[in-house]
Amino acid sequence: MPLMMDDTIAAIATPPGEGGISIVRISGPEAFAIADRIVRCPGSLPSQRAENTLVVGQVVEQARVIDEVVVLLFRAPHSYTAEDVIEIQGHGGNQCARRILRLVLDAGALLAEPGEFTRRAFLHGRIDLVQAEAVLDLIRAHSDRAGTAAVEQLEGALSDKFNLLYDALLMAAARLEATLDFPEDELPDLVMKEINAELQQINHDFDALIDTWDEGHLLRDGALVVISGKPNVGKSTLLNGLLEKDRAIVSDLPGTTRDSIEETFILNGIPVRIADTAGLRDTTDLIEKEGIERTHRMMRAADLVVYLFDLTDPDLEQALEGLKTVQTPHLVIFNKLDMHPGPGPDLAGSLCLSLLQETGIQQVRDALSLHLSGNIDLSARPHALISERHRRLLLDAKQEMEAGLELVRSGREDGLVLAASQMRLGLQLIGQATGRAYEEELLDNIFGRFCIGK
Ligand SMILES: Nc1nc2c(ncn2[C@@H]2O[C@H](COP(=O)(O)OP(=O)(O)OP(=O)(O)O)[C@@H](O)[C@H]2O)c(=O)[nH]1
Ligand SMILES: [Mg+2]
Repeated sequence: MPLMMDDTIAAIATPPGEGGISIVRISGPEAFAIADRIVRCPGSLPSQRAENTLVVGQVVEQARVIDEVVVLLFRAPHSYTAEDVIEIQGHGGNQCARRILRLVLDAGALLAEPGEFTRRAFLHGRIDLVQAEAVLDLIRAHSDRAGTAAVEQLEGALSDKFNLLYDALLMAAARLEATLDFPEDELPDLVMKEINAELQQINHDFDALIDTWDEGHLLRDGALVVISGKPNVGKSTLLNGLLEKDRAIVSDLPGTTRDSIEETFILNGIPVRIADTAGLRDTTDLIEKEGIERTHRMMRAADLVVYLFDLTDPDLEQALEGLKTVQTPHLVIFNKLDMHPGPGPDLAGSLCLSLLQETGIQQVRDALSLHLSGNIDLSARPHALISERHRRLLLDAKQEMEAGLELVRSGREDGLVLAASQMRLGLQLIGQATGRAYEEELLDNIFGRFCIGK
């Protein structure tokens, strides 16, 4: 049964396992009463203390002390959820928080659903949907850059952009509707010019926001880079060099890596999932065959494939032939330059180096960074970035707006009225981004991805 807003909810807010402290969070009308019932502290009851204070006490079950705790008190609306909130900080580990939570539930609270606390913050209007999504981005951030972008979004930078777009569309719709007061052929040229310019500016603002998706996608989801090549070319050497640890076995025996190995590292603020794969060759070995099949699957899923070649390979020319038909984004590296007299093949954009040397690894890092960041300026300060959901809404809203612009320009008799209604459709879509308009299903979808206790 879905939880109601007047239910009091509770959950453990810290991850399981050993740690310094654990936190049980309670939110709702009964939060303070529940704290009074289970926490014993010197002097007055927790609920009688001033708001935004903390109380040192003991959680007691049938006169037996379960844990020594610190209780934080937040009175509505000055709390995370904008409701009365109690946070009980106990000792970390597997026992304390679970026993405290059991007492809290016995005292009448209901176990919170995933993301329920943040959902309440949204439903009470303390944050909008874009900010709520930033909470998840922040928790999941893999790099400093991703974290900074999420904090900006949490502080409302992205919401402001959506709200500006919303207001601009609203103004445009209102202005178009106002033209109905004029007989069609008496509409001053100036008004038409202004409407046109206004819509063009909005179109431009849409594009500017949509353009931030590439970086948002990269920071949130990371990039999958797959190292591919014949056996023994140095794929595992490259993986280890990038990770700066001996993750994969390196040997001069061709066919050493038989299964894909995937690890994550941060490259200039971008989370990169890097996969070392089984070397590609014809083989009758069933296990190796399966490994090679996996290599092909990974290559199809990759954002970037690194094709690694051995400069000492006598069949290098022939091996390079296969590259001509490759369509997916890729980087070509010729390895073992230390064993090769003279320069490597003249192939635009390729690298010629020795992975056994540190400078070789650095060259690869720089090239990967360049390929993955594309048009993104990673030296600039990170800013709040749209997500896939926002992008979809923006693209749909932009489409409505552009259809409106077409109608304005068409000179049709009813063009302006129809354009106004296109703008209104666009408005609804932008409203869904921040949560001015929403359906329960959307909230379930967004908050269902959160952890319990957040
Ligand atoms: N001389 C020289 N040897 C290298 C270089 N890079 C790697 N090697 C050697 O080449 C051999 C194969 O390296 P690996 O990294 O295991 O090659 P691989 O592509 O993973 O091979 P498989 O797992 O068998 O497909 C090892 O002996 C490495 O030390 C290089 O730049 N120069
Ligand atoms: Mg290997």
